[in-house]
Amino acid sequence: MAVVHIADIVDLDRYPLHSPDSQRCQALLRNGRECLREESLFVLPGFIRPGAVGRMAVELEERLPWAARYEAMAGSYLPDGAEWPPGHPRTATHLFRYHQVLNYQIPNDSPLRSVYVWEPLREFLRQLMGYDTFHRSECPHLALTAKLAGEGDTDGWHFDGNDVVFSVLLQAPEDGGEFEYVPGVRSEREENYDAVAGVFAGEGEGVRRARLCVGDLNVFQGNHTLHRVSPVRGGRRRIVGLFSYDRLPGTNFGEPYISRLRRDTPGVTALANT
Ligand SMILES: O=C(O)CCC(=O)C(=O)O
Ligand SMILES: [Fe+2]
Repeated sequence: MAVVHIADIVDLDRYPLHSPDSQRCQALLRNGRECLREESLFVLPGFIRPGAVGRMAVELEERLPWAARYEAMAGSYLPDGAEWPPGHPRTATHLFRYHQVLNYQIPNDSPLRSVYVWEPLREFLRQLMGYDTFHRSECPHLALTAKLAGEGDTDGWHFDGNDVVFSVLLQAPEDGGEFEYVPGVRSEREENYDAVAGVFAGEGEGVRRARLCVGDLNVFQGNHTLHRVSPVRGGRRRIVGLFSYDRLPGTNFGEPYISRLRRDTPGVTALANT
């Protein structure tokens, strides 16, 4: 196995996360916390070096024939067990369609995995989020994953089930595929369904568009921030790597989404039906 040097992958000159006490690192943390407070989004431009980004994109695109194909009309919220009247935002569904390369399909010596398992990144993100504990997810399917979106593929409006998502844009499409979000539209105490319904109706109140470039690390609070990826246009796929962490150790993702992915993963279909 080739020896991986993290300095060849992450721009350590700009982001010296291996020196957490450095002035630069402390300034990044201060700036990041402020961005998350005000915008629910903190972008670290050029976090991954251009050469490594290209290798990651090729490695993932090579795995497309074995990737799970997700294609469904789905809701924006995790089910809460209650009955909601027709027309309520909790009953609205949106199109979600993309290929997803699963954790176990990404090689152990993949540069993307080398970033995910790099301890200084986990520790930096823990401090950024202000959590006492912060663990990599242990989900065999989704701890580390990538979404590949071709013509017409999209993520519909949704809130994430976990607190925060860390993504790296690895390849931009020719057009579309933009990350759109409405920061702080809901909070622990206030669901603000009227504002959510307004966004669904296309009124666009408060909708922002992240200006992401390939190699950027995007730290994003998706539990309170409604977001989507607009439909991709053109022949070049949008590719993002997604890193999952949790405050609790030993976490997995929920079974409904996993069994749906397994059902639509080439070669796993037979197993999923047993
Ligand atoms: O592709 C992205 O930029 C975001 C994906 C996302 O929102 C999700 O996986 O929940
Ligand atoms: Fe999301």
